[in-house]
Amino acid sequence: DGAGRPFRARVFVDARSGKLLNAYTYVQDALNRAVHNLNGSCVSTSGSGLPGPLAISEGGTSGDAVVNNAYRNVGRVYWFFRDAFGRDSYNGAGAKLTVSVKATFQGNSGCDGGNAYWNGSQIAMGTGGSTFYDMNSEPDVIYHELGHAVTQSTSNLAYQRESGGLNEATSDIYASAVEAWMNTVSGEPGASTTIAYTADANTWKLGEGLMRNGTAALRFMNDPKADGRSLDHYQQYQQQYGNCSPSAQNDYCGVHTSSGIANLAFYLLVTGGTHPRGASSVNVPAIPFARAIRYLYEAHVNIVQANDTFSRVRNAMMTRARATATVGACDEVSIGKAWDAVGVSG
Ligand code: ASN
Ligand code: ZN
Repeated sequence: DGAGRPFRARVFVDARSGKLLNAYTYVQDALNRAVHNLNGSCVSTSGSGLPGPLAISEGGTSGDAVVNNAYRNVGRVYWFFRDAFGRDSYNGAGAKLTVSVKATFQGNSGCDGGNAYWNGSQIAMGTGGSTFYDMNSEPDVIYHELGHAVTQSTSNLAYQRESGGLNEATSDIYASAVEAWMNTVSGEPGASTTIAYTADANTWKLGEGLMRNGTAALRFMNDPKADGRSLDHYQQYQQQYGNCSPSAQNDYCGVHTSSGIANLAFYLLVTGGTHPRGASSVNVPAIPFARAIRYLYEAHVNIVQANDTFSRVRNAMMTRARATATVGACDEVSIGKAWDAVGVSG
């Protein structure tokens, strides 16, 4: 190889089709980021205007703290999936990571910066508008958005109804994992950073540094109803969205509220205990964060399909636990109880 890069045989098998993707490939495992600065300019709903002017590419620095934070936070997520699961970028094949910061987004009443999204090929981070501080002021927003990219490349959960709520929850859960991992990392992570988790109260909050009105966070995995909107039991989903037709107006049948059901199940799995508002009396025996997040990740890589329900993800996580020697049976019981606690049966 003229470029002097290491050359190793590596076989990629698509987890779901079983097809051989590449027999040989250059192993780069290299982080490749680009941060663009929109400086408040407005992006259309179809995403035209992205990515905007390049601020830094890999290895660069900027005098702009928002640009630097985005670059740093994307790097953390890259190394999390690389070090925890051997996944090289969101697609498992070294895809470039592109973020546009200081975006505003075209809406019904003009352009507003109070959002952030993964659009299928890049992240856009808003200025925050009147509701939020700049979306980069809280790292778990980027953690969440890049989580959408991993979901797209694994289970590809459809963004509506139960699968959409699960898609949202999976991003919140990945964000909680990166955050709990970063509590154990000194400085910034890199190749071969040890994977360990220390969960604290902030771990289970999404957007705790984000709210201009002083609200503690945008979402609460430990008590989803604390945000005044989210659901924390499956019965509520059936009541509110049983007959729902997905549209942008109803958030595709409540993807950002039904996510609370799966968020709470994961929280109870890792911390143990009972439903925070007594919606059930099931007592969940905790399992370690490392095993809980691995079962979830492996379920998405190997089992979960685009239109799956809460119940199917429960079953998929239990299947992954069963496949794990020595701890499998106990962990499987805990996973079942965590979902029982939020009203999702097998
Ligand atoms: N902030 C939202 C999210 O990532 C934007 C969206 O994609 N619906 O969940
Ligand atoms: Zn999301």
